[in-house]
Amino acid sequence: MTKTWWKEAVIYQIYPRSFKDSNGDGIGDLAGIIEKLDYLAQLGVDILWLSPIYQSPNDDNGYDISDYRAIMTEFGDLATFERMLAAIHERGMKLMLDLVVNHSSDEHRWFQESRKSKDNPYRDYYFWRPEKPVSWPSFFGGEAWEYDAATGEYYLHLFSKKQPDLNWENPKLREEVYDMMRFWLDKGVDGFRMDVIPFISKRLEWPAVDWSDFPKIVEEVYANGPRLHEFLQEMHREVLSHYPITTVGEAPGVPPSLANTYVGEDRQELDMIFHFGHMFLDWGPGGKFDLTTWDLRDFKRVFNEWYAALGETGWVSIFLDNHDFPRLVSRWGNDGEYRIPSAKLLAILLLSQRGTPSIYQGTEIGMTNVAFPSIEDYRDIETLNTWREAQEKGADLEQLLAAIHQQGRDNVRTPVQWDDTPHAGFTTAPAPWIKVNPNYPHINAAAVLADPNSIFYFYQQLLSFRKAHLTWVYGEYVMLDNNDTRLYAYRRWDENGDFYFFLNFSDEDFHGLPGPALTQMSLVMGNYPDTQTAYLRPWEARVYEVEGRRSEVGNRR
Ligand code: TEU
Ligand code: CA
Repeated sequence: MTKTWWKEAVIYQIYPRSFKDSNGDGIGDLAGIIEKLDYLAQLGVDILWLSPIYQSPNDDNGYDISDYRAIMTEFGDLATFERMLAAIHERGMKLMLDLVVNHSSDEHRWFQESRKSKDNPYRDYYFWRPEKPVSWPSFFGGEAWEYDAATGEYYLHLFSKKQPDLNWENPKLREEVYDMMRFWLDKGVDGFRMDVIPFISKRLEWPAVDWSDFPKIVEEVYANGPRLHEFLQEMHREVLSHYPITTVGEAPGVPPSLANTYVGEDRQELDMIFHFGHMFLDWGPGGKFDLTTWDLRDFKRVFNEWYAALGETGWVSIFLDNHDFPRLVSRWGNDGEYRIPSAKLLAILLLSQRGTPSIYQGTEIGMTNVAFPSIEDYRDIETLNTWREAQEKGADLEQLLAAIHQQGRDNVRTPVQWDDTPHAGFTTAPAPWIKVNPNYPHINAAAVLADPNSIFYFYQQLLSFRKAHLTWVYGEYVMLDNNDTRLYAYRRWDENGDFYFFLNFSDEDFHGLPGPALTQMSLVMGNYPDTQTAYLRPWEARVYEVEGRRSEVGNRR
């Protein structure tokens, strides 16, 4: 196993629009990020990944870019960006930008040109066809091929109509993308998170798909196209290999069996990917708002499979939530009575898998999902489009609102709760761009900073423990209890240490822990104040270390 800084690092994701507003317009911005860098340094994270900060009409909050070399007006300007980058580096942290090059905004100059005429020099920067080649579902509702009256042809958009897909078949487009990447890297940026990167090579025979199984379409048709690895290797050769940076590809539709085609050390493509197996467990055939049942065995299986598939040569970044999925404590924990212990349990899980952890903003405070009473309070294009389609079909809107409360992306896009002042101290504006979660008076950063037993300090401890015990990073992993639906228990070990993790994912006591007797090990940490019991209480998590067996474990493989 090759040792390197980005395997030992921890990522913290910022969704700038919702992080901190510095100038009272209700929208988070780069100067707001600068204000909070000391807080992030205190937490102990290493790499700040910012969701897109480029010029955008915000059809999809910045994932629709109209100018890749300019900062979104609401977020600041290049001078503020430079100031932010320097301030991040001064604190020993690194900056990772979001690279969104599967598609641009329809307001990008390239697309404005492209749609003008069939012989425009930018025509082939996108996919145009005289007839609709196939009926494919777009991620945000409706069809992925859109008629454009100007030239009477159809263009492809896997996401919204305002996010036309870029044509990577065109070498000129690829050169433009590489140039743009160099523009940011030359400023000193330390890496990229690459948006839906498995989608950039299209299946140009446009295969027919079965609309009733969306996850299958993603894996078999949208992702992992025929020229994908050729493009990634070219990008690596042309750009990535010339800078001391790191990369993580967002990889929906990539099964474990293909993992090492992206991140295998011999590939010269990406350093890491984010895998999605656990994110789709609760999706029914109708997609994310069509909820289905799952249990902890399914969840554990995902991590087992990825661990096995990567072996000693590939690496991933681990996430339990991000700006697209529900809050981790609401989805995998218990955000009511056991919010604090379950948030801490999930912190242990996140920071002790083999992979580079990615923490989403607000997780360190214990922020939860939100349940706005009315669709008027929602902002996300996916949620709003789904609502509109359901209305048109005459579907059950009450049921949909309940699904939105569980699954909608705005659950994680409400402003970060800084304190108990109006709008949680996020903004001084009369109203932020999206309402604050009404639970902010008791869930906020000021409160966790004032409480030595808070989730925040638990993360801080875990982050420094992980740095000091690289067994948690590089060590081997084995699950102890594959079939249990409540207990997640595993062992991580190498020649420097041997750790047992016991996590009770339930509201009841758990008796009958596997592994060595607890009395033969020493307790490293736990999320309950007293740890004398021989069983785990609801959402209790403990980590033990086996002492004095270090030389022995090395021979155990
Ligand atoms: O997400 C890609 C992706 O697959 C997600 O669409 C995810 O499945 C979906 O959000 C679940 O509802 C990326 C970005 O993370 C997301 O914010 C963007 O909207 C999307 O790409 C388009 O750029
Ligand atoms: Ca602002």
